[in-house]
Amino acid sequence: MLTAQQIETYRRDGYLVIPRLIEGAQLAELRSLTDGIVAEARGVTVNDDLYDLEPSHSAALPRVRRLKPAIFKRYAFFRALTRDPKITSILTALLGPDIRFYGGKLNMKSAGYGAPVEWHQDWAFYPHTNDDVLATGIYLDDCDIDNGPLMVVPGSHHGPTFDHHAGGRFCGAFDPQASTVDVSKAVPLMGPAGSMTIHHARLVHGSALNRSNRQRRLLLHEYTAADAWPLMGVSNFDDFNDRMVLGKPSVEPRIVAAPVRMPLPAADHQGSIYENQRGSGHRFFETYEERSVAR
Ligand SMILES: O=C(O)CCC(=O)C(=O)O
Repeated sequence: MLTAQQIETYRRDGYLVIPRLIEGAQLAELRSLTDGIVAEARGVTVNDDLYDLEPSHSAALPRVRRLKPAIFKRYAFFRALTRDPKITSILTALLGPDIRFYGGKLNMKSAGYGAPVEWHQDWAFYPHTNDDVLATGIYLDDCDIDNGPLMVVPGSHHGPTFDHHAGGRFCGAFDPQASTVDVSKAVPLMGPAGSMTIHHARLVHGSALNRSNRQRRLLLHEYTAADAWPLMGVSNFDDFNDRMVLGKPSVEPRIVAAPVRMPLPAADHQGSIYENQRGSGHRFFETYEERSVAR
């Protein structure tokens, strides 16, 4: 459960870190299952519904950038974790008693080359009828300033939704120089393995290349209040209701004014945020490829 002060901090700043939420055997299983799934990427040559591969991936040198939403369909452990009471009991204080899992992924950020994620707001990807929408992130590894922590700009969830388009298409990132947000004010969210971050869907965030010799894996879950309905529509009503993790669904969306931009026309490069952001003309964070050339 959260204290009144943590709830106030979340409302004001748009984020929280809960140290060591996942521990012991559960953390060990999360890590070993992930290691096993990544090892199987050796046989994979192109991105599919499970693997998002680094540009430098090869069969000889497997490099996975992200495990995509298929992990929740294929692995009971990952599915169960989305509704673990340790997580959902915290979320009720922020989203109310009726909560839906929207989606998720596991970003790998491998030692030495794990890709950056450009500044963005999740809200630009999935606007809803109200902004009781957030993401949690569970660190599988100890995370400090050197291995690419999630960086957030405190309070930016109270501001505008920035333009995540380039060349007339959605690109999953905005140009901080062309925006009113000061990303130099960003703070890193760090903690020992098993710690959980929480960030509001409208909060500006991103993360740099992993320059350390330690990996930084982050399991992201997106959750909404059950009466926040996606403005892009509900394509499968049974699946929508199956994704309830707490309380009851409703067919009465709650509508609250919040600045939205629709992620349309869709990105040139579909598949994941890393693919989407290939379409962005303005890179803020250095990439592994740029770094290798510079050396
Ligand atoms: O993995 C990270 O550091 C950031 C991830 C993120 O913001 C996203 O995938 O939407």
